[in-house]
Amino acid sequence: MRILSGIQPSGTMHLGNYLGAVRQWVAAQNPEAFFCVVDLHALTLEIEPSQLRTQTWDTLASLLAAGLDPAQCTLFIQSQVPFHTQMSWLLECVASYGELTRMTQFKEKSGRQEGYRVGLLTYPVLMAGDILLYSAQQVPVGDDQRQHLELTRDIAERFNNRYGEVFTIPVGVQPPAAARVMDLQEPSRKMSKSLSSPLGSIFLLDEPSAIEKKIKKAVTDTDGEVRYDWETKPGLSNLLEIFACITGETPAAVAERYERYGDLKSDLAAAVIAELTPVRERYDVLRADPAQLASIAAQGADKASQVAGERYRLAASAMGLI
Ligand code: ATP
Ligand code: LTN
Repeated sequence: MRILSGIQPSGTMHLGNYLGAVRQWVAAQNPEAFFCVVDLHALTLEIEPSQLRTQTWDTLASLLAAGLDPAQCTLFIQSQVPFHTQMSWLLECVASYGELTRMTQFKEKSGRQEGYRVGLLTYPVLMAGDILLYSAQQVPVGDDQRQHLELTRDIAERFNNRYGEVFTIPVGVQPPAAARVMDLQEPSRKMSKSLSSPLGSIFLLDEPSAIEKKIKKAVTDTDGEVRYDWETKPGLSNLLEIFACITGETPAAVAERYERYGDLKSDLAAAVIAELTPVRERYDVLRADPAQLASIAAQGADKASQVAGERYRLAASAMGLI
């Protein structure tokens, strides 16, 4: 199965990234799967160059620690495969300004700053290029990327209708639970790398004591009944989703097993710690060997370029470029 997905090196990976996306990638990896650290996307918001560089290696090491294996899939850094920026230009000449201004993420992020970058507007086109270059059939992502996936499909269909059948139309895939993990302190907002309250996000590399503290302090409600209900119990429902994703149950089935919030929180903390501890331990070993990370990235970029180059040339030629 041809698969592609990406993650921005915009900060430390959190439980939302892990459960909503990366854990699915690990389960789906195969020789036809491509996963990338999308460093070009991280330039859409202000970031210190040295920080971007460090976080790119941190993110690559986190993906390996989470279980991606370069012997089973292709793992690469987006900017090391220049076809991504080239394809993005071709697709900018297929996408319309109106459809980009309608993207929810654009509206949210552009509203937060004066003089936002053009890249913030065109970012979903770069993402469409990432996906279409590899003829991905499936794109495992969290719920927040659904709209960008729809746009990718629209762009691909428009291209195929106008210039001939070059692109595979991809499908977005979400996990059955935890497709949108919410901030533990503000359950109306998604857990995020770039914006979050100090106790609101659990990070992949958090120590067990920090995980325990954040889950114990997670905002719930005062009525005391353990029930899966996003309308009236968003904080508790978020915890149930996280739990269900880890154990492979449904959130409602997890809720049935508990009568008290305290018991649920203690068991959830233990489950999250058990899930993340091996990842954190592997990360420390991997991050300590920069030469190995660079070599994995170089091999990945090489493999990715071969596939991406072929699709880029077909698209360019279909549009009339010589
Ligand atoms: P930023 O806050 O910088 O926008 P992010 O936390 O949204 O970053 P991305 O790198 O943009 O993370 O996303 C990587 C993957 O993680 C995507 O597939 C995205 O859908 C998924 N993801 C991000 N946040 C969550 C979340 N809270 N719950 C579930 N999945 C998520
Ligand atoms: N836009 C995504 C990251 C991303 C991506 C992709 C995801 C960039 N390119 C290709 C899937 C496929 C985000 O912000 N989460």
